Amino acid sequence: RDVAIIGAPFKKGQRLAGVEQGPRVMREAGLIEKIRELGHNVEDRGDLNFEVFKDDPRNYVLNPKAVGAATKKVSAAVEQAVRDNKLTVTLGGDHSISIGTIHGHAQAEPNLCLLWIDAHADINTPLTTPSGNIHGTPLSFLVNQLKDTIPWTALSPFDWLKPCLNITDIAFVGLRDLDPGERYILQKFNITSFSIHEVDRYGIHEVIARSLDAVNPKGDRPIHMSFDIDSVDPAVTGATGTPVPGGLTFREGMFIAEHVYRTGLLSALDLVEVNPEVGSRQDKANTVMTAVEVLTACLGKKREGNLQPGYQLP
Ligand code: DIR
Ligand code: MN
Ligand code: MN
Ligand code: MN
Repeated sequence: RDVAIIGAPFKKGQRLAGVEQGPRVMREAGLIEKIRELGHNVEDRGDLNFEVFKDDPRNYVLNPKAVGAATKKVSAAVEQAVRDNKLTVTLGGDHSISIGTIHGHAQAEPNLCLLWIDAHADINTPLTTPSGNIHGTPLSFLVNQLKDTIPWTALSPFDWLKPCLNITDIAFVGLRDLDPGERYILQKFNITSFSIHEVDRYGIHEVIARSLDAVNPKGDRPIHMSFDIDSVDPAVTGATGTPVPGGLTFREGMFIAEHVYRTGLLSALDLVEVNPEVGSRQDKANTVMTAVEVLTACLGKKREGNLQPGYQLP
């Protein structure tokens, strides 16, 4: 397939510096070349530039102007890439960028469904968020059923955005740290979600198969997968801003990626929350390696090995 890579070096959806270096460290680990080696035609569209606001006071959430402007840009870039018929990969940056990636994807593919792989549900609303960090709220901006809970007038930097996702179009995998408002929303709308408890109970194949069956029963919808690296256990991916113990194993993360590739329906992919300034050098190396392995597995790299076209025994 044709693949487009978009760098979104954005950090204002949370408080820690470093996450804006995600696109750079993933590229430096050879991501683009590794995707090309799989036989894809890869167009690296470079990093987006984000506007800086000197005066951006908290208004329910932190940095509303910066996040509103950045996600608008991300949305336009992803929409264009999907319209150009690219499998669109966006490198974060913090998870607030997924307001833009999903919105943009949905403009070009209104029938998309969403796999949200994360320790967190990121569905706080501006009124339920305990932290004020927008990376814990992106889904609330996008979901039709939560439209009336968002103080849109106060949040004018998000004027450009139209909610574009039904809550039944989302499946969560890997959850293990939910805030009270998020727990309530998941329950109230009966959202498909497989916490780490269910991963332990059913196994990762059953969990990902049931997730896809819930959001895409006929297998006819384009898939958006938003992969927060903190879904994986911080013993492996410690270089991230909000690590939560007891996460997916490396193998479970890879299984999700390979399984989603096999559907043939992956249309856009986000890899977010890699922060090379958190943790040790080893944490950084392992985190970046895991991010690159997950991304390439989503695009067809197989742990059993890929047959090289035209290979002959010497
Ligand atoms: C928490 C943390 N639920 C919040 N969210 C994170 O700030 O709303 N999401 N870290 O990835
Ligand atoms: Mn997240
Ligand atoms: Mn998370
Ligand atoms: Mn299966």
